[in-house]
Amino acid sequence: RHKFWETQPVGQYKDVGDFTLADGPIEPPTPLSDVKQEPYNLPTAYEWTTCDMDSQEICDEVYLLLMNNYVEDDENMFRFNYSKEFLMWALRVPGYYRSWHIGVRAKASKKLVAFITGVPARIRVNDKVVKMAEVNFLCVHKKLRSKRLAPVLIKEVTRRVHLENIWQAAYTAGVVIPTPITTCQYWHRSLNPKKLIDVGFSRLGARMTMSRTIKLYKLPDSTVTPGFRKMELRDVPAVTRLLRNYLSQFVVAPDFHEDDVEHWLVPRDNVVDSYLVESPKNHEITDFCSFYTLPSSILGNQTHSTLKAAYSYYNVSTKTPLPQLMNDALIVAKQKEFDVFNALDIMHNESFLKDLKFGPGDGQLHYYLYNYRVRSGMKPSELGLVLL
Ligand code: MYA
Ligand code: JJ1
Repeated sequence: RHKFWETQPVGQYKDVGDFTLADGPIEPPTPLSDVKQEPYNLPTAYEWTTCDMDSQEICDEVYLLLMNNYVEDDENMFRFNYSKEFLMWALRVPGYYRSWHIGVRAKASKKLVAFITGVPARIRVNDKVVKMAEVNFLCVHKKLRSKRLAPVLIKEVTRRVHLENIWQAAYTAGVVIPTPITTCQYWHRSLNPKKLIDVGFSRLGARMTMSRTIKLYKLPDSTVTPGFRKMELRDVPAVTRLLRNYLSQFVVAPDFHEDDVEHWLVPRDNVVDSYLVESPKNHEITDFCSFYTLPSSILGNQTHSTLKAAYSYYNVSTKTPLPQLMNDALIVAKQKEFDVFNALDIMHNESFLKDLKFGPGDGQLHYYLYNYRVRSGMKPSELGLVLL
């Protein structure tokens, strides 16, 4: 059934529910000198290229490949449209390897036709912190699909990760392959219901009019929690402490240090937004919420070309109830003219989704680990990891 994935060190279907298999690597590392030194072979018309994400020109090429060929919903109405600034943020992380930003070009035209990336991360699984690659942005040009190019890209990124003496990876996908550690549901909160309905992202509910729908999703003009403000660089130590303590309760979560928090959570315009609650009494930082900006192209609509979506990222509540904190996040997202606020049913998100009028989407997101087994039957609420 899965000619490629059956050959890989990933949990196989025959092992699902076998509780005698302990957490840990599926196969041991090989000596570095045994790692293949040359890239895998591509069909003769194509060649490998390492994409220098410091270069505006290369970033433009990657941006255009993804804009035209990356992930779509099941009815091909929307396609993710990651911005250049976002891609530079997502790929130039602390300690990144340029060699993990891998492209394929047509030899004749030099056109970029495929892409895959890894970035380094420390991920804790139960009580072990494991060095991993987070693999993302796997993309093959629409005209080159179903030619078994994806397995070559995956083997090549694996080889380059191994060359850095890293043997595990984490990744997500909308498709089911052997075998998810957990499957998450997308939820959506309308901020601009008229536009969402006009472009076919959502439908008018039964016995609902447009004006009743607009009223249903109305939000206050300003946030309600005293001490709620934008995160700043000076907050990195306090946010790191808050977040590390919060993430320690999940089965799988990133092991964030201060440099990671500075990179991933200090606000960047049109890329990532973070807010916190600073107690007006003692200036203690008690709560935190964040979201990232990922627009989608609207395919074939006369009036609207992009859907502006915010995606829930990391949120921590110790004093402000999580639903109230996230309501303030919705208010700022509305002020910033997002059309929709999306979230997965991971961490404690279920505690606010229904109350804040999120509805389930038609998409799911499956989470995977490469060469690492975890106890089967993990629930989304036991997952503390968000991949972009
Ligand atoms: S998920 C986002 C993936 N991208 C898209 O969905 C964009 C639009 N689609 C495309 O560009 C193509 O359809 C892609 C497949 C490139 C996805 N993850 O070349 P093929 C398997 C893993 O003939 P194509 C993300 O970026 C498929 O099951 N495998 O197919 C995370 C089949 O294998 P098998 C996938 O459609 C990526 C084989 O590929 C995926 O032309 C994590 C068919 O190849 C998928 N999303 O191209 C990658 N889709 O026969 C794994 C299909 O066995 C990383 N396939 O079923 C693993 C860790 C590596 C590092 C390890 C370090 C130690
Ligand atoms: O966005 C998604 N679905 C939307 C649009 C559906 C359009 C028709 N297929 C959706 N809308 C309903 C919203 C409604 C608002 C009011 C309350 C009730 C709900 O359901 C879906 C997620 O649901 N997105 C996708 O399908 C995109 C792909 C998801 C897989 C992502 C793979 C990621 C790659 C990893 O790096």
